[in-house]
Amino acid sequence: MKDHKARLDEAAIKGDESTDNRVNQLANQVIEGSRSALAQAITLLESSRASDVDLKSALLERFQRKSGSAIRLAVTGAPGVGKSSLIELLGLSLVKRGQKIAVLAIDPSSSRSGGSILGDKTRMTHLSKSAGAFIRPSPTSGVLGGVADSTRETIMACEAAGYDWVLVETVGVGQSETTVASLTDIVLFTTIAGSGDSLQGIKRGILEWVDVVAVNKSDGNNIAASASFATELSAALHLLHGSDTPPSVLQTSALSDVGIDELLTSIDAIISDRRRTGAWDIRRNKQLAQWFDHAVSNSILKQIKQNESLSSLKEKLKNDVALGNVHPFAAAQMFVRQLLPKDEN
Ligand SMILES: Nc1nc2c(ncn2[C@@H]2O[C@H](COP(=O)(O)OP(=O)(O)OP(=O)(O)O)[C@@H](O)[C@H]2O)c(=O)[nH]1
Ligand SMILES: [Mg+2]
Repeated sequence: MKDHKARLDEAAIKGDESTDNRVNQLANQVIEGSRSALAQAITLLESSRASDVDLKSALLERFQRKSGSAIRLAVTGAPGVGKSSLIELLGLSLVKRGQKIAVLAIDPSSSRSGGSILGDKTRMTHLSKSAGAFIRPSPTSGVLGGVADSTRETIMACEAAGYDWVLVETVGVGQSETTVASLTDIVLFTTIAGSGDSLQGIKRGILEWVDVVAVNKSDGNNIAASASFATELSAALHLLHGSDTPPSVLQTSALSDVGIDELLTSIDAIISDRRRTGAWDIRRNKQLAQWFDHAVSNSILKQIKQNESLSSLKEKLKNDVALGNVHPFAAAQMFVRQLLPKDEN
């Protein structure tokens, strides 16, 4: 049997009509709840091949009408703090409530263990066997812990497939928190006491983005240290948020299943509070505007890359800038002028 990609390629060659049919068929299968169709659709959305652009747009257009109703929760934190283990327990609780959960694990431990898929699936053993859960490891776009370029689109696909929650696991390294916060409704920051992840070690930027904090591995000999770290973090968040209600700091143990219900209660409270005040929709609307900006910059950069004379001009200017022959700002202006229609120059 031909694989999906080969069939899509064939469709593209045969012309628009069969491409439309193929996209429609795949979109329908996703919407009807086929997990394998969802996996195929995500693979297509992750494709960076120029020939897939039209297929991707057509698919996204179909998904857009069906997306938006899920709760998008980011789970971020340093490598090894227990993000996947917490997601497993949170996910199982949500499944018990009768909800469908999609987990997107972005660059989990691939760079360290060389096997992200196996690594993360084994850490979500029970959840990955559950009929109500879909787990998908996603490659990063080369940046350690970075949020994959296609995450936004992948979230949409999961929503179109009827998932009620989309949990996005990312390794917290600086910029990825900002990006993941712009893709999700709620950010759960996971940390642990000791092992260098002290208050000084946590970047202030991260604390500005978090909505709820889990001080994980609060078990065994670690209970007292976790309690004092949680108090310290809570005080820091109080200071940072001034008169606003600061994010809750909870002690959890994914190993002994402690604090997970409280964590979920906290997340539920954030959801109902934001829905009541309208903050939920305001955040979503801002994100759509950011997505537009991002898509415009990305498409312009792609066009430049694909245009030989523009990309060689860009390289030449970059060299001149590096040699100190021209100021970066002036060089950028020179370059941008080439992009505008002649009468605009
Ligand atoms: N003692 C203890 N160990 C835990 C707890 N949660 C996770 N672990 C262990 O910590 C290790 C890392 O857990 P993961 O859930 O894979 O952590 P992660 O943050 O997803 O890791 P990466 O995806 O590699 O960044 C595993 O060996 C877990 O069994 C906990 O609450 N207590
Ligand atoms: Mg993990």
